[in-house]
Amino acid sequence: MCALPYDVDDPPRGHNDTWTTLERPYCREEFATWPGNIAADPRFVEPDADDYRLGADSPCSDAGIPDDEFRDFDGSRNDIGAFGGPMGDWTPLPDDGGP
Ligand SMILES: [Ca+2]
Repeated sequence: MCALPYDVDDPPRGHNDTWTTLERPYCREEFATWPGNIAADPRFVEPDADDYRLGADSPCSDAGIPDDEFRDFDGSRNDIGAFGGPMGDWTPLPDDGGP
């Protein structure tokens, strides 16, 4: 059992992908019960090259919050992830090697 600081029947957030490669996922079972949440490989385009856009067969496509105010910039239903929603049309800065 995972202790959550909020009511599971009235979660503050839903429509997330709780998939992880961690052996001990944090509360994945509980999060999976939240409305709209999924637990599936998001199938990023090329994560090894830091390309975390959703691939064409991603289960996160059109799986985000269905309300009209959260539609993707292209007018489709919200995608789960950093590139979903009305502000999702952005390009990450190139990796400068960091500190
Ligand atoms: Ca979409």
